[in-house]
Formats: sequence, C-alpha cells, structure tokens
Amino acid sequence: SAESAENERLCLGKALGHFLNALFLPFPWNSCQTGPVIDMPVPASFNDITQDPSLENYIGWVWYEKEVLLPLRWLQGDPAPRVVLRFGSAHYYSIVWVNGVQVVEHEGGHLPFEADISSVLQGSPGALCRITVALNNTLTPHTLPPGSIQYMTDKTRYPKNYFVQNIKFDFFNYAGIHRPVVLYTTPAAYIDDITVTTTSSESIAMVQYQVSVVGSTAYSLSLSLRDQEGKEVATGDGPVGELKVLNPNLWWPYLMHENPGYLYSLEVKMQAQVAGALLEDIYTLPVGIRTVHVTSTQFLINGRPFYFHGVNKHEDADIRGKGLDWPLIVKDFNLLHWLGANSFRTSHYPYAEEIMDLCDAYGIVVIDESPGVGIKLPESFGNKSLQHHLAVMEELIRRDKNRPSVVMWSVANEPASELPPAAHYFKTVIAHTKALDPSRPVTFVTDANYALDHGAPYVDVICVNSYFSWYHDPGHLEVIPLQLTAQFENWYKTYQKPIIQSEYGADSVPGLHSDPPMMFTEEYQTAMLREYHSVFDKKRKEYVIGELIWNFADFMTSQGTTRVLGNKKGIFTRQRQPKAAAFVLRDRYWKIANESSCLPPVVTSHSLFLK
Ligand code: GCB
Repeated sequence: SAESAENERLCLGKALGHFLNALFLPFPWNSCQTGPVIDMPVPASFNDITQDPSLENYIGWVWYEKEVLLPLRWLQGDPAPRVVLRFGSAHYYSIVWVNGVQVVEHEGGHLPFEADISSVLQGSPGALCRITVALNNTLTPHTLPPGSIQYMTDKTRYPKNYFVQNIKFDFFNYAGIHRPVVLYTTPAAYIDDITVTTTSSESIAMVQYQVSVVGSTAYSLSLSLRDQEGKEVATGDGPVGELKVLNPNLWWPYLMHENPGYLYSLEVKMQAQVAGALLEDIYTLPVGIRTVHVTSTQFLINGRPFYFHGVNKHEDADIRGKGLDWPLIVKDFNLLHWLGANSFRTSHYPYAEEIMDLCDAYGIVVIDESPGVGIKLPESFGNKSLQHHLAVMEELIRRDKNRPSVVMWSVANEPASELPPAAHYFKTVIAHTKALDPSRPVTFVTDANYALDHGAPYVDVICVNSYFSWYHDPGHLEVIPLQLTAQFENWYKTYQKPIIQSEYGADSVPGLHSDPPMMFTEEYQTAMLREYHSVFDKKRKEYVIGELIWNFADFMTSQGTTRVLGNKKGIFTRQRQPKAAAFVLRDRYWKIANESSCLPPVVTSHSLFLK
C-alpha cells in the first residue's frame, strides 16, 4: 500500500532503541499484576530468545509495550498531520492500544496493518505515546494457516488443563512482532493508494495508473516518471491515466538480460486544500515495465519464454526465528545469485516487504504465496474460512500488486484439494484474486492425485509437489524417472496447462556420507536431484516451465520422529553453508541460464550484487 515516505518516520525497532519491552502474561490478561516482564527484541520471534522452554512452545497471549516521545510538531498544525502506527507483521492475532485506547485489531501473521492514531494523541496530554500490543499465536480451523487446540483430558497421562496445538504444516509456528514497527506522518489529506499496470511493445510502453486520495475532494495530482539516470520520461495528472514511455527499458529477470530489474521511479504529488491550508503529499513508487502471459506450454515474460530455475524458501533463522534480519536477507540474495537461481516461491506465506523490494531491484522472479498452508480439515473449507481467505488475498494484493517481480499469485500450498468442497473453495478464491488483479496468473500448489484434484481446473499454471524416493518408495532412486514422467504426462494430458515442479527434495544431514547413496546423506540428496533433472530436461522442451528445489536452506519445524532439529532438505544449512547438492544445482542453473544469449559477460563468485 502507498504510505507517505516523504513524511517523517520513526522506526521503533531501531531508531528509538533496540527493545520493545515485552510482558509475557498468562491469560486472563485483565489482571492488574503484570507477572514477569522481560526484554524482547523487535523484530524477532519470541520463541528462541530465552532459555525458557515454556516460552519456546508458548501458546496464548503475550504483551509487548513501549513508550516513545513524539516530536511535538507531529501534534501541532492546523490541520495537524496524521500520525500512523504501522506493523510490518505480527503473528498471529494482534490488538493494539495507544495510551490505553484500542486503535486496531488484526488477524494474520504475515501482512502489514496500521492505525491512524492522531485523534488518540490529540486527546492525550504531552507527546508521550505508549504502545501496547496483545498478541496471540493460537491457530484455529478458520485461521490461515489453520491449526487446532487439542485438550488432553486423560488425567493418568497429562496434567490438568494440558493442551497441544496441532498444525498440518511443516515449519515451526514462530510468533512475535516479526517485522519493523514504525510511526510515520502524512498530511491530513494524503495519497492512500496507487495501482500501476504496464503494457509494452518493443518501442513503446504504457504505464496505467490509478491514485486514490483520502481526506479531501479538492485536490490535484501530478505524476512524473523518471528513468534510472533521473531523466523525466513521462508526465501525467489526475487520479487515473496512462503514461507513454518511448523505447522503454523493460524489467527483465536476473540472467535473462544484462541489466535485470530495471526500475523507473514514479513520483506522485498531491496538493489539496483542507480548512484553508494547502497540503502536499508526495509518494515515490518504483515501477518495472514488464508483461506476463501464460500459454498452454509456456510462461512468457515480455513475450519471451521464462523457465523458473529457482528455490522455495522460508523466513527462518537461528535465534531470530521469523524476525526480519538484514544481514540474513542480503546473504540469501548473494547465495541466490551464486546459485544462478532466477526465482523463488514465498513458501508458505508472504515474505517481508524488504525482501520483495530486493526481488524487484535484482530481477528475482517471485511466485507470491498466501499463508494458505495446511488447509486439510473439512471445516477449513467452510464459509468462515473462505471469507477470511478472500480478505487475506485482498491484503496481499494491496501490498504487492505494483511489484514487477511478482509474476503469479499462489493462493495455497497442498490443501486437501481432493475433498469435494475444495472445488467451490478454490473456484471462489481464484476468481476473487483474478478480479482484484486481472494482470497476473493465479495458481495453488498441489500434491493431490491429478485425477482427484478439485482445484486444478481453476488455475492458470499447474504447480505440483512430489517426493518420489523419499516419502514414497524411500531409498529407491531408480523409480524416479518412471514416476516423474508419469506425473507430468498425466497432469498435462488432463489440463493442457504448463507445469512447474514446485517442490522436490530429500533431507541430508551435512557431513553424512555414503556410497552407494543412502537416505539422509549428501550423496543421496545429489543423486535424487540428478534423477529428477534428467526428466526435467526432457519435459522442459515440452510444457514443464520450472523447477523449484525444496528447500533453499534447512529450517526449524515442530519436533517429531522424522525431523532432526528441523527439516534438512536445504541445499544450504540453516547457517547458509552449501551442502554437496548446492554445487550440483549451481552447475545446472548456470548451464540453463547460459542457454540464453543475454548473460552478463563474467560471473565470479565474489561479484556481489549490491547496487
Ligand atoms: C511438502 C510441504 C513442505 C514440507 C515438505 C517436506 O510437501 O509443502 O512444507 O516441508 O513437503 O519436506 O516434507
């Protein structure tokens, strides 16, 4: 969404000290005793920060609180500026108070939310702003992702009131304030949202825009599009219009062009009369000019066939859990560049805006996935769940619609799409997504049998996960060619839609070796990759348009008998060191990239890509 970056911002996690103080309070939380209070970093998950095992696996309400002094000018002026409190994300259910007044409630852990807190501040003496957050990580059959609480009532086996949270997804349910919290100001009348879409031929591009202004009806808008040299290439005015760009520099994916990720800069300037005052708001939006089309056998970016050679990721790291961490983010992009990966899927939830910004700038293509992971219970296909899923798609599209890196929406991962209610459910979610954004294809990722899947008729691209020789026929690498070929042929015969292998992989414990290869060794992981690759190489000449390894890096999961300190299907360790599989994949991805003629002239492992 458009926020007024030209106005002032205070970043609570950084500029105002390192900590948001967290109060971890057991329910009921209307007690006047606070209980133990501990320092908690923001952004971070709270689970791995202390030595307390009950915090690691905590389910229920936690409280965060911080007091900040605002600049006095934020509260003055006629009309006074709007002061907005914004959370990049907080997992899962949040209630926020400012100076004791509730300002916002939000459901969902991976998307931003904000509140205009001006009126609360105007009514409070001084410039003190006490921010209080109650956060609950309990998942129900109607949340995204879904989960359920199970009470263990057998008194001979469990203490009184004992319960566990059951989830049907394979990553740790980290919780906390995961992304930056900022306070920012806008004038009383402001630019609320901008939508940009682009079309192009070789010599001419059109940038269609729509701007919404809130707080005034007497406003004017002027727009200026600049190239990377700062040269103005088009101008416009009014809330709706089209900018014409001659000889455009198109936004190309990494490794498809020598200058990938070309971004123009669209400056939108609003002037409005409010209560006799002239107010000005300016928002600058990066704009990439590119088109996306899907045929029955191809995925076209700017009219050229695009092959996804990339990864699935997680937001996951030691200690910080799902908390945003800049060094990790930049390290991961350097690893993607090293690997020759041109794309990733945001498995299994929307990633931080900071990550998406870098995808736009580096030309890393994204399949942007909603938190619809683990939708397995029949009650999770009912109307309550459906309505929430539609609302989540609205939030996601509002946040990411202007990003050139996002070429497709994925509304879910591995739902029980063989259940009959999945037909209505996915028909509705996909139609809603397309209505909100007609410019991008929509998919969901399936592991259902091709003949039983009720959601596949509605997708533009078939995304299929399979784990031959791992969860099926464990240890039998020799079955892969036959089974994978049958998988592709069955799906294509049924739907005549292009197919992405959206997951395949094997766990390997780094340093574990055996020849002949045995499961969990580095040799087995590489041998499994090679078997898959031989089939991909045949089918990518036909209708297979991509391969995304599961997973980029090892990541934490709930404890279980099939997980050794988490999921070990990473080609990098959790600390981002390569396993043998990383080198196999690197050779392959660069070989595929070299088949196109537009590569950068020299690629060395130390040519970092920080612009
Ligand atoms: C899958 C899931 C992914 C799991 C993976 C695995 O199919 O989509 O979330 O982590 O398999 O390793 O089991």
